[in-house]
Amino acid sequence: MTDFPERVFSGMQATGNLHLGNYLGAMLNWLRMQETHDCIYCVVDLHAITVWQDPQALAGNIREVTAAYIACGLDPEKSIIFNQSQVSAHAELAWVFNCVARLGWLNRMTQFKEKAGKDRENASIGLFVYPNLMAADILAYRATHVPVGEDQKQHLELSRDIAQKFNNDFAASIAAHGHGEAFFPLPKPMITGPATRVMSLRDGTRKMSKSEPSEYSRIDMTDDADTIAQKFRKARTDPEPLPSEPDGLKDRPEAENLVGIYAALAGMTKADVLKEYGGAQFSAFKPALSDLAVARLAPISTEMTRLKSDPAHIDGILADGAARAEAIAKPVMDAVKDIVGLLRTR
Ligand code: AQP
Repeated sequence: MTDFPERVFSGMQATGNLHLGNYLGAMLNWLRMQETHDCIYCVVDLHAITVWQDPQALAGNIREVTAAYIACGLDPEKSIIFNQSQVSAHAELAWVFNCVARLGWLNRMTQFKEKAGKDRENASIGLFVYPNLMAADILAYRATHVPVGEDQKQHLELSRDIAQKFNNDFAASIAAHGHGEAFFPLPKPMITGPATRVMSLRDGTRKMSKSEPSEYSRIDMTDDADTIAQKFRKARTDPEPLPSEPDGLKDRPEAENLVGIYAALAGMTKADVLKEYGGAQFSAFKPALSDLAVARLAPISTEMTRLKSDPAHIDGILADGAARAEAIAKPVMDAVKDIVGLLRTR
């Protein structure tokens, strides 16, 4: 089997402010991987427009998410940071993948069903083929590792299926063009840590999400100390004290969620948290959780505000990142065209 050098790719949508789920489920792993791998972190603005975005707000949201990346600790010197629409290979490869992926595969995607809801006929085609664009994002860089939250697992599996089908369908052409047995790696999802699926603070069975109407369902990265404390105070819980072992969290989704959030913020396991807080009431645990969240998020929020006051600096980072990303993706896209048989005369 062809050996691919390890490379990390991941992205977040440019749909506004990030929340604690994005931070704990994805960003903490991005930061860890930045220390050991070549990483490409994208602000996925083409994904954002699969649902309506106000054109007057979109550019600001792209800068906002970029500022959040950097304020969280992504280093534009170490990692490539850019917005997706500035590198045309994403859209070009997505079209090729639209012709590789099968309708039946996309029909099984649960995120489309959730997001389209009852009004499926009125959903954009972009929303339906969103996973093909995600496969293109990753494979335009022949990335091998993709740190994401649990909710993206099914899309990652589809990316692997697309890569595999491309490698199979075009095997002879791939070999004839000197690329060996496989052109694309099968990217591995990296879904690790105690908070891979952060749940709504109002309902422990629903994912914490930007599109949830109630602001009390999520902690935004820019919430101030009072707001964070108030949201945790109002978070739904059950009347029992915390158990001393993780097994005791079974069938207690809200308790499990808060313990997972604490563990991820503190860099501990859930078992360690319960060693400390087993037997405690939520009235004691929630203030400790709020204090920890404020201590972790306040410096990020302050840094975001500072960065956002200088949009030209953010644009410079995105321009530099886009040029570095393009330098990797363009030759991959040229090779894909050769493999597929599309004529290149320049
Ligand atoms: N609740 C979550 N728990 C853990 N990880 C999460 N992620 C999102 N929500 C949670 C991870 O964050 C990364 C970026 O997500 P995205 O920007 O692509 O947006 P999303 O997954 O669509 O996030 P939302 O908040 O749920 O947005 P809406 O409401 O618009 O759908 C991904 O790695 C994701 O797994």
